[in-house]
Amino acid sequence: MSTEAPKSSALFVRAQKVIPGGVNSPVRAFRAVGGTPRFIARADGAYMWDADGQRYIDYIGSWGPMILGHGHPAVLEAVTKAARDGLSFGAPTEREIELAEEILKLVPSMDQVRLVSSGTEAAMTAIRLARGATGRSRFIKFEGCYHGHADALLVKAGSGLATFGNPTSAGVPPEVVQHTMVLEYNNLGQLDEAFALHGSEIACVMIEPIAGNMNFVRASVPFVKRLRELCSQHGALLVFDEVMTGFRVALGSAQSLYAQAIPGFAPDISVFGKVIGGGMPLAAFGARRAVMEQLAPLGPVYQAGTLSGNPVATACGLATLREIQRPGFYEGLATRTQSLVSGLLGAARDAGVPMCGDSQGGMFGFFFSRASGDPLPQNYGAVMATDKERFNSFFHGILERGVYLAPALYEAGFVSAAHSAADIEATVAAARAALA
Ligand code: KE4
Repeated sequence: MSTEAPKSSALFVRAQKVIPGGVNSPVRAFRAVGGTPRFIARADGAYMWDADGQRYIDYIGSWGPMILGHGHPAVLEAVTKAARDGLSFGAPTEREIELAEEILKLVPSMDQVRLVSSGTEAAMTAIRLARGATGRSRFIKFEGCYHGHADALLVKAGSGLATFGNPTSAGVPPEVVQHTMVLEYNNLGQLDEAFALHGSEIACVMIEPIAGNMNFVRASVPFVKRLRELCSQHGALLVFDEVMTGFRVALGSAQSLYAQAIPGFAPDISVFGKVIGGGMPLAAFGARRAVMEQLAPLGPVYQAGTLSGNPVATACGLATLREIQRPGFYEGLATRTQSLVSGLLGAARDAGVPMCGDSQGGMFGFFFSRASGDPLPQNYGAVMATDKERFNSFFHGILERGVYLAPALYEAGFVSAAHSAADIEATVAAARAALA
């Protein structure tokens, strides 16, 4: 047990002098849960050690990328060799072809893919590509889904359907988000109404198929089925943002799960990140050839990047994608993750604390319900109505016991192939103690 983190505290003070909020990405600052962010010194397998030498079982995994666990030997070997051959050329390489081929083999809805350096870049370009390919400006996103920090995507639901989103960030002029419509996740009525009103003007609909930015909320099969039908009817492109779910919830990503439930289902554009970079800056987007050929240098939709397809990042991603294809990889990961969630739910039940949870592959989420028996939240409003205070005290209670969960109620959790049954048992034991 350790409630103090003196070295992290000192580092946090020093960091805040030179970096806004002391972090390079806001969620890391622990502002949602309070307390001192742990400055991590190193990681290995399922564990991270902070600057004070405290070990944590890691359920963030860099917010998804570390599906193999930290320091996988095959990944380290590939990255080390690639680094020796050259960090960056700004010229095409064979490994970019190999990675593109590997991704396309695993995601049959795409004929071509373009590699970029972050999920934001990939999602932003997917919107531009959809707009360029359709000649339309409007697009739909859903409240509670996060697609990176491009201006047009930093939008919260407007007051009513007909109105458009309002910026969630300063520095985003209203006219930049005037074409962005924000609907309620899983709300079939709103979807039908939006297409009835604006169908011919909608370039695309962008959705997280399992919304990991609302902790863990599944798009219902009827909702996705209707979404596909409406997009096809009105000539809008369906964009699956699989930055978090891609190769995390299944080898074929979330879209393969919906294709099992909805015969012939496929999105038009898919966005990937996190796992495909294996922890290094790499993301991607792809679609059928006719759409992708709208992109520069072939077509009129511009997009570029100095480090796109970076040779070290592609080595890391390729090594990762090869490892996850090993027989039984996802069965093992899903079993481990399910045992974690059922262990947490059992601990909560024994403590008389209302909790619900869900998982798919190596991604999980749980909520402190207001009352036992409450259903899993189906949209942002329901997620934000769960017990945040309880989440925050649980987060610290289990952190002090060496378990590092996502420091925010609205974030998902991730299990890696390196997490052992013993790690899961230790996590559940820490949860029991924290809940008590
Ligand atoms: P990045 O630009 O952070 O690589 O990706 C943006 C993005 C796009 N789409 C989805 C579905 C995402 O989850 C993300 C990024 N996810 C957050 C975690 N909720 C990254 C963590 C952070 O912001 O520091």
